[in-house]
Amino acid sequence: MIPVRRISLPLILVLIGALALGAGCTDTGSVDDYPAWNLTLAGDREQVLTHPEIRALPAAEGYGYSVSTVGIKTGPNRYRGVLLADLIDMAGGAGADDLIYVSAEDGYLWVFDMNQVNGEGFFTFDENLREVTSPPLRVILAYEQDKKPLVYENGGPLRLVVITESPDVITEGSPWVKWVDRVEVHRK
Ligand SMILES: Nc1nc2c(c(=O)[nH]1)N[C@H]1C(S)=C(S)[C@@H](COP(=O)(O)O)O[C@H]1N2
Ligand SMILES: [Mo]
Repeated sequence: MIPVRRISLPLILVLIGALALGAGCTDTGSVDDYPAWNLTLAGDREQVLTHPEIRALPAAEGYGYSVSTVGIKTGPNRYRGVLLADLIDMAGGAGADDLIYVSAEDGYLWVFDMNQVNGEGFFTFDENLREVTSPPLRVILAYEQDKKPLVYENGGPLRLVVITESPDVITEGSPWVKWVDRVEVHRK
């Protein structure tokens, strides 16, 4: 017989503490830095991806530097995320003439054609805001900025970002949809 009453309260508290610590140590600690957020992909199939599921997809990285309508430049920053093209494939794909609606919590919507999804047809500028010939661009749904989770003030947890390989290429801010919660394929 185990003398139950002999197990002291302090010992029980220590055991509970150890269990709690043990449970907390099973992940690397980074997961808790990301807020809960879901993305709806709507196309031939409709599915909801959680934030961890999005981070588990193949990642793309590059520099993002934007200019707002009133000429305020933001960047350059390093962004990491998922290619918009990959998300469209997951939604069942899109034809060359289909349009992609990327929308957000606040009702903001930006429509991309498939050229833009593939990084073509954007205006690009140098740091003096003179237009330059577009280098290769990629469009990602970013969840990380400068190696940290993209915060809400900067459009996180998920923001559409146009990236390049060089830090001095500026793109227009209007397609950089903040707080993205839906990507939809519109058949022509
Ligand atoms: N969800 C959402 N995203 C948005 C907007 C918005 O109003 N809502 N404004 C867009 C416009 S017009 C610009 S210029 C940039 C501004 O980005 P900033 O707020 O990080 O400066 O965000 C873009 N993304
Ligand atoms: Mo803007």
